[in-house]
Amino acid sequence: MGSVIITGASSGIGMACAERFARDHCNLILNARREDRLERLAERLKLYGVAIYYKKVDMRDSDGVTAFIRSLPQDLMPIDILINNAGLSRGLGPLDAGVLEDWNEMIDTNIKGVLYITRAVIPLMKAQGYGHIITIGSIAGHEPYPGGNVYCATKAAIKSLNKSLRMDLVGTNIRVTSVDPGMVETEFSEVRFRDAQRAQKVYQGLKPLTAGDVADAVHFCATRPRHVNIENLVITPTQQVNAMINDRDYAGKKP
Ligand code: NDP
Ligand code: 8X3
Repeated sequence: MGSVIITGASSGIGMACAERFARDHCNLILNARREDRLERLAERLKLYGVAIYYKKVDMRDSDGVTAFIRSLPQDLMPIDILINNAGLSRGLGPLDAGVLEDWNEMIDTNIKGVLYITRAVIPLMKAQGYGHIITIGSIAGHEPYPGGNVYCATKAAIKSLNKSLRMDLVGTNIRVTSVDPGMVETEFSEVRFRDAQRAQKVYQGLKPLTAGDVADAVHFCATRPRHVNIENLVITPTQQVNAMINDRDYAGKKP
């Protein structure tokens, strides 16, 4: 394997993907805003004997994202995989109570950030003659839920973009996959609610996915033979059917 770019590697699914691919002896190219965390992660993963390049990048900054890709050392080429993982939700409530700043953060990170880096990486993959772009979507992109409005819309946009991208890249030998999880216990809910106690309650009373479960799914998609493209992989806890139906909240209400 060559190098794997992972956006948002300072926490959760991105960090677990970094560990999963380091175990496979892939070189890593990581970003996030919290550089101190990337530094600690790189220190830890060096034990696998892989090269690790990391940089503080805000995925909302198009120039910063382009500069990040331009800055990649030649010895980290080729880029086998881009994992578009950086993303977040802010708030949960009716649209008319929405906070513009939160909307912009979600739209600019979850949609535009993915666009910026994907645009920058595609020419490298085209020149190599192969590559794999894996984006972390969500079940929220398949079916919206009450109060999820803007977050769900960003993930629905990503779902559509992946389909377009697959068509745009026909004939290039570049694979396009989305891995769409349900409930994963990470910092996601803490970021969404800005409230650690409320965040904990999201995961109480059922067994959510771990970030490692999702990293395993991403790794599975990435390690199929090159003639195999998994378009979409949906992964939820056994106790969760979709965003609105799970064992904890629904079992007693079945008709
Ligand atoms: P975490 O909050 O644990 O991790 C989010 C990561 O994204 C962090 O590393 C964060 O780094 C990074 N990030 C956020 N904003 C930016 C930005 N502007 N620029 C660069 N990096 C950024 O959550 P998860 O691991 O759960 O989330 C990862 C992805 O998985 C997201 O796209 C999320 O929508 C998706 N997902 C999560 C689910 C869940 O239940 N947890 C379910 C379905 C999908 P930093 O703050 O340091 O910049
Ligand atoms: C995160 C999962 O159901 O909270 O995308 O939106 S959900």
